[in-house]
Amino acid sequence: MTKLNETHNDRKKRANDYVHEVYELIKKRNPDEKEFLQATREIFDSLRPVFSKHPDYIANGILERITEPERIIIFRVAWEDDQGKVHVNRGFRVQFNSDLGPYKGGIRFHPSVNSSIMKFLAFEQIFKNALTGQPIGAGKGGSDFDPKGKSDREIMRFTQSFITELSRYIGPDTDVPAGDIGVGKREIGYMFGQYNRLKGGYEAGVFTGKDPKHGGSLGRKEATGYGTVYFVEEMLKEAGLSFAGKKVVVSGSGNVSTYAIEKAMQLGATVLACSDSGGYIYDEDGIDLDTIKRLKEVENKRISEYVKEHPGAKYYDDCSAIWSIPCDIALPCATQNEIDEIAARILIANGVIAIGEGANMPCTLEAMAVFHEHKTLFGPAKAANAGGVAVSAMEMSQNSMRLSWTVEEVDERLQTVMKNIYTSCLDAAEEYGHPGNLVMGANIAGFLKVADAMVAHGLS
Ligand code: NDP
Ligand code: 2IT
Repeated sequence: MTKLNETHNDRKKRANDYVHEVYELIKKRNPDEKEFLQATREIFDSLRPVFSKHPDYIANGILERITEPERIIIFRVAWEDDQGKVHVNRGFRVQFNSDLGPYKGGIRFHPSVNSSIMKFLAFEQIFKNALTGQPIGAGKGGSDFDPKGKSDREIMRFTQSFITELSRYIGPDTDVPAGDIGVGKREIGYMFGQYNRLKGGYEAGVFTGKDPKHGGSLGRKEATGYGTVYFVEEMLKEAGLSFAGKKVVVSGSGNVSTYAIEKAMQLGATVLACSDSGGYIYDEDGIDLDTIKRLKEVENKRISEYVKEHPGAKYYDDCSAIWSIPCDIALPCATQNEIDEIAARILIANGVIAIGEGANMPCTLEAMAVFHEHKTLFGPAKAANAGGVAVSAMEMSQNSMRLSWTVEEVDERLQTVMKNIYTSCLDAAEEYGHPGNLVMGANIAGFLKVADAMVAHGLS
């Protein structure tokens, strides 16, 4: 509660003390979770002006509550490979916050998956999902299972085992998973099939990112990459610029990267490079997207194969060196912490004007500070890559209504959502005294929506 005669400075100090105390508590409670601590640090740094203006959030303990997941499910996933050998992986689902709707967020299959990575992703999802303006809470799941080199049958057996356990905790009104790294429409198809088999029914809205032939939304596959480019387009527009004629570098060559490349090209940019975890390709005349799509979506091959078909292009076997290529716009679309301070300084020295985070938390805090210092246009992940989950929420709506929107209709709605997110970020940044700072704007605008719902719903 606001105390009588409290000055502006008193409030500011109280807000700073509160943020500091809660961060210390979180560090103590989660000492080894470096990605989770990084994600919370970024949010905390943005929220000081909010607690200064709204001491009621302090009284309601919003920061302590919003940083502790409602529930984490950790489970064993046993499965058999094609030789009959038994393997055991660990499965996770972090159900972080349900104040705005059912838990919503992707599932990641990657050997690096652990509790810290799951928690940071689910935590970021809270603010991202709130920014979309749709009625979705936040969650994330996954496994340390490595899909690389596995046969289709092995993927199916693993996925069925994974969802057999998880099925008791999810549902169209409870928790709605989708894809993320290593999980696309094939894996979602296996999960959906197994879930329906276990439930003895057909619950279309329990997963999103389904194949459009089997209940998925048209435009979901493209949504994250397109949405990221739409967001960056808004930033460029505000600065009197556009994608036309710009040189773009995109990391990764998976779902988000492919469709970020496609949209950037459609808007007149030249995409010089993309990568996978093995290395990157550089094609000075602009990469050929049809080759990338065939290699990655159809043949499941490494990006190094590209140069066999395009002798003018070069392959380098260090994926992190992709940021040394001079470009106007950098779109990190692979994974967390792929741009560190050194990479950021190289990008700046080479004249980069805009960064759009297609991946989740691809820039370290130090890299973000470098971009901030140089006033680089910066589209933070929670806002810039929210198009994927926004179209997931549209898939939930279509499934509930038992109808399908056209791809044009979905794309139009996606563009509106991305523009609205951009405007809310700008407005929040302005209102809280940091005009133009989209990192603060995204964190504050997302936070306010959830915090108000948490106050309204009472203590939990
Ligand atoms: P995919 O699995 O389709 O593609 C991931 C790409 O990133 C691959 O090229 C992969 O290379 C590369 N990659 C993955 N891990 C690493 C690593 N540790 N080091 C270097 N390269 C790596 O995943 P998505 O495109 O779906 O996801 C990419 C990012 O976007 C993630 O951060 C995800 O959380 C985020 N995101 C995804 C959304 C979606 O709708 N799918 C929505 C919003 C955000 P390789 O094949 O060699 O592993
Ligand atoms: O990080 C993300 O927003 C996703 N992986 C997509 C989540 C979703 O539910 O579509």
